[in-house]
Amino acid sequence: MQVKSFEEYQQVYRKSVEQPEQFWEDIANNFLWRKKWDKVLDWNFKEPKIEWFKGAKLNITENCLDRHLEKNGDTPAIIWEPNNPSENHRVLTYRQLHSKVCQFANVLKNNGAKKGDRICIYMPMVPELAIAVLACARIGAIHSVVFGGFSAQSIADRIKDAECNIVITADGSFRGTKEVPLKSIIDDALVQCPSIKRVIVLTRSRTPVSMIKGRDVWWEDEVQKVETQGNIECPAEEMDAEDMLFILYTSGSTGKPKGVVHTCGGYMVYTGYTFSNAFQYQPGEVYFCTADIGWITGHSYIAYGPLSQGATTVLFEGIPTWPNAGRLWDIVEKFKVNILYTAPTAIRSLMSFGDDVVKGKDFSSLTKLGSVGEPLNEEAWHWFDEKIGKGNCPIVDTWWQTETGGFMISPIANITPLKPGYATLPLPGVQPVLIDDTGKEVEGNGVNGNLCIKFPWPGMLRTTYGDHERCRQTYFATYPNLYFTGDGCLRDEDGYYRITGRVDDVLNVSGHRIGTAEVENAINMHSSVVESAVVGYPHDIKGQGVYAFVVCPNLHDDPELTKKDIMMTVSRIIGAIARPDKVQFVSGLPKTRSGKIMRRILRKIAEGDTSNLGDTSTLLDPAIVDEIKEGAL
Ligand code: 6R9
Repeated sequence: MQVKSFEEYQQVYRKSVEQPEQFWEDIANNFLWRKKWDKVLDWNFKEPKIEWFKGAKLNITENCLDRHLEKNGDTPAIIWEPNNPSENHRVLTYRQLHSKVCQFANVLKNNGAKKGDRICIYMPMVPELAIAVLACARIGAIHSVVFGGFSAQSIADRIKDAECNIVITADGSFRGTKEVPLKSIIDDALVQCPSIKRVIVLTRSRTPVSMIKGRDVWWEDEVQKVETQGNIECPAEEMDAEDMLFILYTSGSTGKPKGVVHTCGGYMVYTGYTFSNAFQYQPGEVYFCTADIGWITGHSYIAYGPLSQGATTVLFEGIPTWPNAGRLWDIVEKFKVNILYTAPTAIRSLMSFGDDVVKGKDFSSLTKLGSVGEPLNEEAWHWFDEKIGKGNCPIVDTWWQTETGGFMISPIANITPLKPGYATLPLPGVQPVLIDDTGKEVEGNGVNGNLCIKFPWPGMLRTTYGDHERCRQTYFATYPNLYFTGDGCLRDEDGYYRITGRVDDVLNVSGHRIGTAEVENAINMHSSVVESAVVGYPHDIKGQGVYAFVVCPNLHDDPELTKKDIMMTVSRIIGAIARPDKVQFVSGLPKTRSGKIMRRILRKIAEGDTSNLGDTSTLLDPAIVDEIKEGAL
């Protein structure tokens, strides 16, 4: 599946556009199917309806586990590094992982789980998280992983939306010096969730937790039962290529997060292919992705993609800055990591500690580097290249989204000529187009536009859970017959793509997607708040920070305290990742006569660029702009 030269890339790319079905059929033949497809592709972007490999039967875990057993059963599948470096690391070979997945799949069955059930997973970054995910897939249950940083309210919203019947969690998780009481957060969430019949609790931090009879069971006890029953094997459930594999919630420009749906066949082919090709993965290489399995990057490129390719994938429980800012480099050294895939925000944060933390570390195992989540600015690109890659490692800057399932625009390691700040060129099978604000395609090079994709690829989302119309509205209605990404993009003179950031009301804070409307809803829940507007502003480390303009007319105590209350309210409602960095009290918001908030003006003020605010004459009360400018933080 790997191209071996730039000329070959160009040839393969051409074929993938001229004969996409033939191209993807050849790729799909590299995977294990119980039955092959009747038809490679059936699609329209109107409804939308996207069906890949229709009629084919498979189970993704047979590709990720069983098919490696004979030749590579003893190859490490997962290397786990705990939060605390003095705790022992763990290695699970493919054979061990296979047996643990089968075992836990039987636990799920014993607890009433069936094909098609939705199961919520809220866990620390431990091997059991990957085991839980794969065990769901093994029995055909649909997992909905919720990132460990989300609040009880966010979990409840997600459980209710997907009508989950089981939760898998742990007593608590370790993140640097912090301990997060996961089970207790789940207990708060479940007050609102009568659909949950069972909670399976892994022991990790052994913090005291409440265990409710008839509902809550310990992971270890349940595994013990399965062992006593001698219930070791678990044949994989046969799935249709278009059966749902998982739901993953993500933020958009409207209030409520959407449950992005991925299906078994196309997602397997797409993540396996892109992982293998873009990173040019070679057997035996140790691959380390620093993301959390709670995000799409972890789903596709810690779990499914690498495992379907028989790779060794490192799972890290902690954070890059604890016990000190050299932690990632210690892990690279400890496991002789060859491929390191991380995020711009992590790179910028580690850069800020100065060169001391990279001095004396052994980076000699590294051959390839990768980046994801937000634009990799040139300064960070060069630091990554020089200080970590020693000028010898290609930087694979992968542009993609929760909705795309896998890499879309990305260099192929050691094959695509690089340009700092550029995601470079589309991978085979990906057909990007740039569209101007009137909906016309912008052709040629040296142009800017809204990034759209004009032909389906196997890893794309199929729907948003429980609300297909919302999927159509969000992604397929802005420009007819195109998938709209929400990103702005430059195509330079050489045809290279540079992502310029979101063009909708979505912020990217430390690589996490946060909808401004979602944060506003949370702020407005504070009892003194009348209304609010949230925008992003440039932040040295996070990429973007959250700036909230808040109308709060009856401040009866210390305004600084009220700001903190507002921040706490957002942490409670969404999670600490969405907490505003800055809160400015204002007496009103700049609105047009029709009542629309002029975000463009607020964005400029938040950026500290008030020299030219553009036309403010259409505002209901232009004087408000001066007041806001004056009080800017
Ligand atoms: C995989 C992931 C998607 C949004 C996307 C874009 C931004 C991701 C990027 C990038 C520039 C890159 N983004 N990768 N921007 N260069 N290499 O991050 O998914 O959490 O859904 O975010 O992130 O704005 O639209 P997700």
